[in-house]
Amino acid sequence: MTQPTNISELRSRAEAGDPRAQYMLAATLASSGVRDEADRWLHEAAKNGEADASYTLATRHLQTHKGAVQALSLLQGAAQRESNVAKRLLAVLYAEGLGVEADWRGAVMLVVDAARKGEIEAQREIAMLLLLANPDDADAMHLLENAANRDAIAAAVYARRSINSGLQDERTRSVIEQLGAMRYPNAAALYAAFNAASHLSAPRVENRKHAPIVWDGVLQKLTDNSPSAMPAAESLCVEPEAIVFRQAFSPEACEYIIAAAGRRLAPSQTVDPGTGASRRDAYRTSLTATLGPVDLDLALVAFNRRIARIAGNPHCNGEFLSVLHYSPGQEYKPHFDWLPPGEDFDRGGQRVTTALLYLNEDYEGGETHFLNPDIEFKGAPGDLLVFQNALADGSADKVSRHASRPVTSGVKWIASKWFRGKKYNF
Ligand code: PD2
Ligand code: ZN
Repeated sequence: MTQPTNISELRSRAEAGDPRAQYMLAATLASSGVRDEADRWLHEAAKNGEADASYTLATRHLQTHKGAVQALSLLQGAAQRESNVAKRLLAVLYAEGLGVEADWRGAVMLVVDAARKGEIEAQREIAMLLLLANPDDADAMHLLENAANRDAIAAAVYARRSINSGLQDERTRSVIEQLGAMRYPNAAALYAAFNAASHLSAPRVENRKHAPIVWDGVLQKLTDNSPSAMPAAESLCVEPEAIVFRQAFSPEACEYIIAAAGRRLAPSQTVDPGTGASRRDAYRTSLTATLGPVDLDLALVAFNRRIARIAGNPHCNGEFLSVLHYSPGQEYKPHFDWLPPGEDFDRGGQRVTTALLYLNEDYEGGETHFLNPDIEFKGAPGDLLVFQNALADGSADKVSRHASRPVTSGVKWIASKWFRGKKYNF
């Protein structure tokens, strides 16, 4: 297909019924702010079978749980037309049970299909799922190494993996340099750890000869239902109840979460106690990336499910995972995690439990601080802290007031997940 060179040529092809031209015209109009006409062409393109248009509309429907059924049907159509991005998002809906009954096997089949057909993000999410099941999985390493050339998340996880196994080779150095060049927000930390790693352990000799991936074998490994091991619980405080689960997540999983959040960071919001509305506030100065359904992949769904399982809360009660980024001077001043009555509260009831997953360690300050009794906690990467904000009868626990102390140097990364008393309807 020849590329139309200007908007009038695009328009005449769109008017003649070319679905790709309709989609491209919609994109061009939207980027020039001509929203209504852009939307009309987008719907027309989707109606005429343009898979990218169906995908775009599906992402819009997924802004609320009420749009899940429509999103599902748009994505099913696009997946049948071999759109790999649609297959990956459809897989998330299957895995989450959005618009359809939850079906992990169906979800994995879709992503394996996309990966088999060369979709690099699908290969990377499968690599992470394989590593979750077996940290030494050879297929996972093969997939990650290939994907690291073209995918920032794969590159970051590959670099973290190499550093943590003491591998100080040229390939890892160049992967980290590429991450730096593309402004990956944790590149400097990876580079520092890479330079320090050589003093810690002898370089590993890597076997670069891999057998080709047997996709049916991968599918079987990922649909084997044996649950992952539970970390041991360590009490931090009885009232409020706070429990630490050490090394609940691997360094690779932590890096995956940082990398998935990286491009989505925006100033954090707080809930106005009077109105319940979200707003920016000086008492919470960090950046946040909130990973909603359209930002997820199966690896992130698996992390969310693991957090829920360890925290002892139903997965469907969980709000979206938020990844917080605190630079020096940034903090979350003393607060409660409960919600005031209002629209947000009505989406699933009170925030009864908070789970905090510590993602890195190269910073000073930034302790999570409980005020009464006075306890400061700083987790190592992969540690999960779970605390209760509500008493057994569901009422707010007045001693659960807590804060994130100001970071004094470096950058703190942490993932936060709030659980409601009931199913959360976004
Ligand atoms: O980043 C933290 O340590 C922190 C402390 C207190 C996060 C939250 N609260 C939160 O996300 O609610
Ligand atoms: Zn909090």
